[in-house]
This record gives sequence, structure tokens and C-alpha cells, in this order.
Amino acid sequence: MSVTTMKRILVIHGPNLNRLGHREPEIYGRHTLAAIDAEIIQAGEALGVDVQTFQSNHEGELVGRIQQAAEEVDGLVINPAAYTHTSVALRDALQMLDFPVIEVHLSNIYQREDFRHHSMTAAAVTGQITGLGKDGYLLALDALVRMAADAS
Ligand code: CA2
Repeated sequence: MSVTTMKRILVIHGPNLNRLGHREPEIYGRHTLAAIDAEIIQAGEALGVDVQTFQSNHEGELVGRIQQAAEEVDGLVINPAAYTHTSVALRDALQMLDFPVIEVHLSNIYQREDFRHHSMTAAAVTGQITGLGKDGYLLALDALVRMAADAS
């Protein structure tokens, strides 16, 4: 029998995602970040993993939380939001991790403006889920647990 080694997962939300549910629901959905986080934590409980969530509007805080995660968790889900397209600092921080990382976007970044088509961070992560709304986070949790089970 395979035993999962995926015990702790961190979910990071980047800038402006604290405003979810309040503006642009046609692009990002009607759910608030608090409601999405509650669903993520509930899904983690069902999967038997401890899930923590973190949101920041500041690049340096996000880098700091990723560095801290290197010592604390077994997997990471990150929506770097606008920093996806600009941040060498986040890419470098993600590159240093030695566990699986999944990049999630609520919207399909490839259907949107040209500047969103390039992800600076994608090359530093294990995989990317884009365009599936909040379900992308839940699928990412599932994928991390499955990866760990397959590897054990
Ligand atoms: O689709 C995604 O999840 C994005 O990462 C969201 C970012 C955007 O810059 C990326 O290109 C794609 C923007 C997050 C902004 O969040 C808002 C929340 C409520 C109202 C307006 C923006």
C-alpha cells in the first residue's frame, strides 16, 4: 500500500486577490478569497493534509513566505497574480524549492491580453492550472497528493 508523504501544503495568493468577489466577477468569479480559502482547507482535511493559506500584495513578503515554506511544507500551490508576468524574484524563490509546486490562475491567461501570455514563474514550477476558476486550487491539492502517493 502506498502512503502519502504530502502532509503539509501551503497555498499562496498574490496581489489584489484579497479583492475577489468584490470586482470583475465575470473574470474571476463571485467567491470571496475567504470563501475560497475555507473550501481549500476543507478539501485538505478530506485529503488528510494540513493546508495553510497566505495572501500578500507585496512581492518581498511573498518571497519571504516562499523561503519560509522551504523549511515547513511538502508542497506549494501559488497564484502569483500580476507578479506571474513580471517577477524574477518570485521565480528565483520558487526555483530553490525541492518539492512540487503548482501555479494556479483563476482565468485562462492565454485567452487574455498578450502581456498575460507569458509566465515568468511557470518555468520554476512543476505544473500550471489556468482557467478553471477556484476549482483550480482544489485540483492542484489533489494533484500534489497524487504525486506524493505515486512517488512513495
Ligand atoms: O487569473 C488569475 O488568477 C490571475 O493570476 C489574476 C491576476 C492577473 O494579473 C493574472 O494575469 C491572472 C489578477 C488578480 C486580480 O484580482 C482581482 C480580484 C478582484 C477584482 C479585480 C482583480
